[in-house]
Amino acid sequence: MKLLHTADLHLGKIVSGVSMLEDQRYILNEITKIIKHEEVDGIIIAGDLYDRSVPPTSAVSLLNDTLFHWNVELKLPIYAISGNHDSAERLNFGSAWYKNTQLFMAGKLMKTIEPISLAEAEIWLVPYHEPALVRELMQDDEIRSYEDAMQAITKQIRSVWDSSKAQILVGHAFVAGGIPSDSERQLSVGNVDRVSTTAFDGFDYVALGHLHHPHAISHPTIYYSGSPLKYSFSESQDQKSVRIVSFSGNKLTEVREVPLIPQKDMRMESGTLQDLTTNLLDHPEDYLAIRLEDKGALIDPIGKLRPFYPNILHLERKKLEITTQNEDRFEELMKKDDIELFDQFFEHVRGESLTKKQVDLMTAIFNEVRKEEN
Ligand SMILES: [Mn+2]
Repeated sequence: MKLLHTADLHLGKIVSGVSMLEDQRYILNEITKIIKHEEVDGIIIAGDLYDRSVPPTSAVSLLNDTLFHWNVELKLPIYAISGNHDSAERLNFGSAWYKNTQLFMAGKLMKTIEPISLAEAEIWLVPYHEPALVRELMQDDEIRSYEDAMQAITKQIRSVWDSSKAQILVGHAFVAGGIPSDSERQLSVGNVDRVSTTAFDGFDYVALGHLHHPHAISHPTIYYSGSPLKYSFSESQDQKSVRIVSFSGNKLTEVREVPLIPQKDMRMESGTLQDLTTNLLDHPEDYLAIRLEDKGALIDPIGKLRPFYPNILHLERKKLEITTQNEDRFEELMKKDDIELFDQFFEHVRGESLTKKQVDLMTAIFNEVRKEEN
């Protein structure tokens, strides 16, 4: 048996005001190619199908078309759960009858989890849950933390599982020691959202969502697939991928990464304005965070870069390094009055000094401002 493991699709995600929907459509199509090429027997989506609990209709229709293609046209079972970004109730809609086509969509955590029973494996869908919900479901006041909650759930599973079969858990959690990125929403303040790896003892494969780095943890049986796209610049070094998980009978035999190549990459670049606009970077259509290395003042740098790089998402200036030379200059600057300082700035920007008339005008303005301040 061969399964494809993905998670954290975040359909409808907007990064720095830019919708990622077309990139998401493209990458889902790439995943479809992998599904066909690898001839997988099923698809795991470990939560965060959408980016928000009330996703835009364009995201709903993209998920609808994708699931229809995978499940109905390609006739593949889908094992999906809700993540912390999804609405458990909304994702749960239809789950009872979707099962008829082997679309297993667990939106809400139930009191007792029923396994999806295959010939040589059992798959347990554990949707994202807060400790309070598990405390209530299990009527156990001892359940206080995410750790307690997951331990209680997996303990219950172990008490009923068929140990002659491969045991697969699909979950959405922050495993202790995992490396976060900037695009996950914190589950709680501090480190109380962590679940230790021992909660998953005994499972042959744990397919997780939540952390977006594909190597957020290193463990022989617990894996994050990572998000299929980079959703923050903290992920710019990631090679995004899906995992192909193979079993021979009830034994896990291979966990392999298949890289995903996006339509537009997300990366960080640096250089001077002059450099960047004369020696064009490769793939100028990519989503870029640009760090300008110019020292002096710049007029409308973003306006000058946009014609070459239409998808700049972030622009920053190199921080001035404090040197003794700068400190001397700072002392010198402190001695100057407002007009002298403004004149220096004006000259820097315009390349010419203030005229007598402009000096008089600025003096009047400074006086007025000072009057108002007093
Ligand atoms: Mn996520």
